[in-house]
Amino acid sequence: MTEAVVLAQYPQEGVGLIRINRPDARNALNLEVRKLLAHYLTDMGNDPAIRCIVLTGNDKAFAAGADIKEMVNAGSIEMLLRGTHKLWRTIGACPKPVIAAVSGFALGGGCELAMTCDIIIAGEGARFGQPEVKIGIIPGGGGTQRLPRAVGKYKAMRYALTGDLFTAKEALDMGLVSEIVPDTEVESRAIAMAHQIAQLPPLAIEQVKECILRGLDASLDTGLALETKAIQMLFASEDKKEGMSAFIEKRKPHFKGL
Ligand code: CO8
Repeated sequence: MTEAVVLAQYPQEGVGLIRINRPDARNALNLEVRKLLAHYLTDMGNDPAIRCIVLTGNDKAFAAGADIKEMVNAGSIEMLLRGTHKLWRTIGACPKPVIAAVSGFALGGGCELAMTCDIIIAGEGARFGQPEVKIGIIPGGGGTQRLPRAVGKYKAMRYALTGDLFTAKEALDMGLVSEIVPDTEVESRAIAMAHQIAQLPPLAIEQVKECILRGLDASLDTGLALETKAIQMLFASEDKKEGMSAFIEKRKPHFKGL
């Protein structure tokens, strides 16, 4: 039996792990991979036992982009009917924090997939890039929009217009990567951070994610209004009472997600 192209683990301690598993194709994102990513991220997003998700690949590649072999003969209507744009949106709609653990290549759709995550932990040897122009297309999984939002217009133009790859250190300096660790520690560091987040009150965590993401798309005034509503709403949560009481009583809080 051939192994699944995406593997998912649903452990008990609040952290879900999703692994892209096409090592022979540098984890190229074919339709099957994208459908499974959308499926697992939706499922884990709806699972109250999971509070943070780690998305990773293998030591050679997080993902080397969309599967070029699957696209070489496709026309516009075929691409439209494949509906990959809807899968990208589903992947980006997960309400739980998603940490990308990036080793090796994160190129094209792989870089876009990492940028769809909320935190990016990269190995020292990781390589990022949007090389699509070299094969006659453009970043189509959000790259022309998320890259400039992450690194600014001039760095985004510099890399998207040349297709040049950039290192983990360059990505960190530009603000694309959250943290760099030795290559052998990428997954363990991402899982440790996910466990740290999973201990925190999930309603507050989801509101942080929503306020930051929606605020990036809104005016400052609208974003601030959203934030105000979110914090006011959290004053109705049991976990807010528990968190503040535990601080005052100098004890560890026990959050219930209510
Ligand atoms: N698609 C398909 N197969 C791939 C891909 C890919 N993106 N990347 C690597 N592979 C395959 C190779 O063809 C090769 O297969 P085989 O052994 O059968 O020849 C195998 O993986 C190993 O690859 P290499 O021998 O090239 O391995 P190297 O370690 O020498 O190089 C690289 C690794 C640098 C990652 C190199 O493979 C490479 O440049 N890959 C292509 C990178 C790229 O151009 N990515 C962008 C793709 S386009 C895209 O992502 C658009 C996204 C938006 C789509 C939205 C649609 C609506």
